[in-house]
Amino acid sequence: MTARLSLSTLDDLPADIARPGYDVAGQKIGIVHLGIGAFHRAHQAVYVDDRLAAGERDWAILGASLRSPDTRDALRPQDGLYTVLVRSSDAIRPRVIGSIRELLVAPDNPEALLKAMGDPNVRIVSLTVTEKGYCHDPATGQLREDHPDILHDLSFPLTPKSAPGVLVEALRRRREDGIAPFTVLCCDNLPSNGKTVRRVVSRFAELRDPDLGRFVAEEVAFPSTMVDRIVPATTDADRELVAERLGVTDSWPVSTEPFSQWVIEDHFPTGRPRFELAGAELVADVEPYEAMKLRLLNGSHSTLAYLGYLAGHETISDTMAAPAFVRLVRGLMDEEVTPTLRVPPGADLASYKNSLLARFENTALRHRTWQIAMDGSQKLPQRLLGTARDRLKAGAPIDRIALGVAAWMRYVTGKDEKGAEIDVRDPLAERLRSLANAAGPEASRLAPALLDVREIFGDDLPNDPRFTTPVQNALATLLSKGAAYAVEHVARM
Ligand code: CS2
Repeated sequence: MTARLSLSTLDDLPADIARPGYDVAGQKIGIVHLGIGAFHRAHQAVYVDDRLAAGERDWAILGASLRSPDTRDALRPQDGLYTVLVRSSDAIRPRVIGSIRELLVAPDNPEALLKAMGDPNVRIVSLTVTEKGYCHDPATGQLREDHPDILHDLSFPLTPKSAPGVLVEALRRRREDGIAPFTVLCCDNLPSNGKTVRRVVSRFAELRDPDLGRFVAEEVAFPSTMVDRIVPATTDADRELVAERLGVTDSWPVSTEPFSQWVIEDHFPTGRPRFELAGAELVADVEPYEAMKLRLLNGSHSTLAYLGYLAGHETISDTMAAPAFVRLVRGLMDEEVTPTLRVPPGADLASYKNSLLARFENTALRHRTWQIAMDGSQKLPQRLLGTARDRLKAGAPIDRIALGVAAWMRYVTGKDEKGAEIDVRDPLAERLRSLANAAGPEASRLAPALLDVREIFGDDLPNDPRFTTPVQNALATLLSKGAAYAVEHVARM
């Protein structure tokens, strides 16, 4: 039987495999990370690994999951070690990461997590809990006070389930113990993510106790970040590749692309690792970077995901092999998104967009359209609808955005173009499906029914015919002629 990756097998790896060049067990926890999934492991944990290797020993990560024990169960027997596979078309480069030193699962023992977050040496609590993990209303960015997890955490604040509940209870205890609050570092793809999370978390604190609400709003730092690295779900082929190249097994490696970007608002009152020496950009204002990335990368991604899936493409690179899709994304970025952006200082938009197309075309990454299609109700507002609002304000057309939105509508009906089931994963999936079933297959009824979901579209867009008409027309084309035809047709404009 092949041995497993762990501290005791680290020295046996082939010489060409990159690995932690530091005393892994001798590092101290300085960051608690909530949401220890593949994205964190391929992104922030790699920057931290670089800083640990450079001698900043105080910043190792304790990774916690607020839901499933999978990652802990996979990584604990490996002493927290795992492999990042960096895939480009000509090479696959494995690197073993050592920055995750401890793993916890909150539902098993919420007290252990709260205790860890109370350690004075922990000065950052970072998060990748996905858009829906903040229990907010995506259209308004406000806490959903009727969310079941929020109701639970207000009734049982000492055993919280939600990210806001965990943060607030940990911050309350630190305050009571006279320990400075940690910095809350959101690494999810939300608009103005620091501000949004501050709003949601301080509202939750206020509901527990107005004075605690004031404390969180005024005395806790919530820097904004822009995070970027494409990280498809791990496959068994990734595991086999690791076993072949490393000579040991790794239960849960992660696969990613060579590109990585992290732009961070430099506001850490109690300190931070020198992330800038690991390639991150520390800036005063993250918002232009964030809008550029959410609207160009993620907006294109979601558009490609819904249309690509409907047209029968399994991955983003398969979708990009069809020239009409490339023209569509080009047009979306150049004609509809770019005019809405404030260009970040020093950024070169033209080469940024070219590099996005090249990244989407990377055939070494099998990034499934189905994976990106998940949780659309939480993603559309910041990826496509904000852009649509800016365009409408400027009196400009939105045909490509409308096609993306219509493709989402077609997708959430739950039946593909051949009549087969679509496994729609979304917190609103059931409601969307029953709205679609009640409306039936005519765009003139289906579009208004779905536009009426205010958590997604707000109160303005459903009442603006400059938005609703192109969406309904695009949906009619999708329903009668299919996605491949619709993409050809719009891309020709
Ligand atoms: C993707 C993102 O799954 C998705 O919704 O659009 O995860 C995307 O790959 C990352 O944001 C890239 O940085």
